[in-house]
Amino acid sequence: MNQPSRTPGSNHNLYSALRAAFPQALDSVAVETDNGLFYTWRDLDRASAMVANLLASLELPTGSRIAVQVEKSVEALVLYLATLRAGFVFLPLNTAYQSAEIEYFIGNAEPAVVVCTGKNFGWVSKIAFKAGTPYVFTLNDDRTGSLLERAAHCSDVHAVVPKVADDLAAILYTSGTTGRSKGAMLTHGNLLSNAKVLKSYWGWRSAAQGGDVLIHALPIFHVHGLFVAIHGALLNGSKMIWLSKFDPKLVLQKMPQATVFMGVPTLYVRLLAEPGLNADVTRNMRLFIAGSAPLLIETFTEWQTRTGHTILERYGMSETTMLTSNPYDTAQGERRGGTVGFPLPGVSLRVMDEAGTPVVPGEIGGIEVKGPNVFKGYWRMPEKTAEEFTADGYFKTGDVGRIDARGYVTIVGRSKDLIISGGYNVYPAEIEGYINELAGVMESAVVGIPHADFGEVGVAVVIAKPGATVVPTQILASLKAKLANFKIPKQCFVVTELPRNTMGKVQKNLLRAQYGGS
Ligand code: MLC
Ligand code: AMP
Repeated sequence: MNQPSRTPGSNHNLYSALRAAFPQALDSVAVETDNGLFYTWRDLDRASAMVANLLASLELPTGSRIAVQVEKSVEALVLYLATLRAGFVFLPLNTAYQSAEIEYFIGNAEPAVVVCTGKNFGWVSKIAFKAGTPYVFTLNDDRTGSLLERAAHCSDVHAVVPKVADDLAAILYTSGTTGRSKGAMLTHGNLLSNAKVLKSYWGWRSAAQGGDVLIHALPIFHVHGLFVAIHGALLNGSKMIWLSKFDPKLVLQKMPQATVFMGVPTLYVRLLAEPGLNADVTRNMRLFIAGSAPLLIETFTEWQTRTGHTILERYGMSETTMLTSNPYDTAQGERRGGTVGFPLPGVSLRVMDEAGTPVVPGEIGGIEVKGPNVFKGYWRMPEKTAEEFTADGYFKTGDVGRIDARGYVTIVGRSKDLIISGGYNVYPAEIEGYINELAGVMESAVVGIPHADFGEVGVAVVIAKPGATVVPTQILASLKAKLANFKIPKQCFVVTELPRNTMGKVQKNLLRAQYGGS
């Protein structure tokens, strides 16, 4: 909804800014992988030029979406960079999504190109061709697949396609509390402004100051791993230690060579379970950043005790990238566990009551935000977009929180019915929809309960139709066949009635207390 400035003739392509930050020594290592490969900055530039030339050769319409569901690899990163520099719109998809989910995303986004793994080509290409996608390529995590085969014939010289700040760079699907997922449209201006702010706010060190090395252990289909981590390292010309999957032992093994780590709280919980986590192994680390889900105060303090480092917690969303952060610079204040810190420079954040009036400091209300990082709207959903913005241009996050007298923001809950499990969002309405369609089911309610590893997990409470018998294990097995694995409730209970208020609405708070013990 915000309108970044348009300067005629100037190029706001995010790739140009990232490329300009590459170190002069283009043959130094940009990415080191967990299977012993080393990619130089020149490799990233040339490989992304080749893939960009391949995309350009397809003569796609301006604004074409490139939908990508592949395992994490440096080539997948190259495809992202190539999409940016060729001026198309990157649409990353969680590798856990199954056919019904992929069918929806492809049908809704109408991508011109779909890239999937060779293993999934059969079913993904069928969906894509049926939806009218002209090109389906494969890309595997061992540097094979038709995308690279075709790109190998393309030139490694490519002129970055000029973009204005308001042009789309990516669409990230985020599930809706009711109905289907919405595609959050992020522009080159949104992403670059946020990356620049974080570079300065988190004190990324220049080469002259000793530089930084990031351990990249997150998936690359969400804001955290794709934008915050990758842009952070590239915009600083910093090397990444690239782990295809989070493995706490491997992270600890690499830690002495690194200075920055980013993770969802589950990653910190799992690292704390490693006896090898101590002050010695973290001795060269400058910064540990956590976000995407609430970080428990126990995790925050245990991390301090074990390593001597204070985790910096920040808060963001697919629609906005990063919004707030605890301070890096101690002169601005301490990093306060349980809070998500201050609104980032350029971000206006306010807490509103239900009547749409700002609450007094310390009071709880709905968090609303505005800034150059806030997305352009939901893909082909103007009404939904209008609903989520206030008349004066603030985006309603659906998070509930407060700001204290010193300006620290604390998130206390969510007005949206959402479970965040291990950093992934699970919308109860979506799961309930699938359960209610199963034979013998009359009604269901899915709620989030506390979980030591994932922070929160889903539990399904189901009522059978009169005379029908439903078996919890069968319900879970049926869901597993249709939905991404992280969305499957960890437990299922069959009951005879659901608690309701006088309006007839299911009282999910009572279910959470009953099944989660809170
Ligand atoms: C895996 N499983 C999960 C799960 N991840 N269950 C619930 N929640 C999760 N997040 C289940 C699988 O279904 C499977 O069950 C079993 O665990 C093993 O699967 P796996 O894939 O081997 O799991 P693992 O590799 O251990 O993955 C856990 C994880 C992963 C924590 C490493 O979930 C992860 O990378 N999370 C990070 C998500 C992230 O990047 N979020 C950022 C969003 S951006 P079964 O029964 O099938 O065997 C955002 C904005 C912001 O929110 O502010 O950053
Ligand atoms: P997503 O749609 O995947 O981008 O998830 C965004 C949501 O994650 C936000 O609206 C918050 O509810 C939640 N979130 C992100 N960071 C934090 C944090 N540090 N603490 C609590 N919740 C967070």
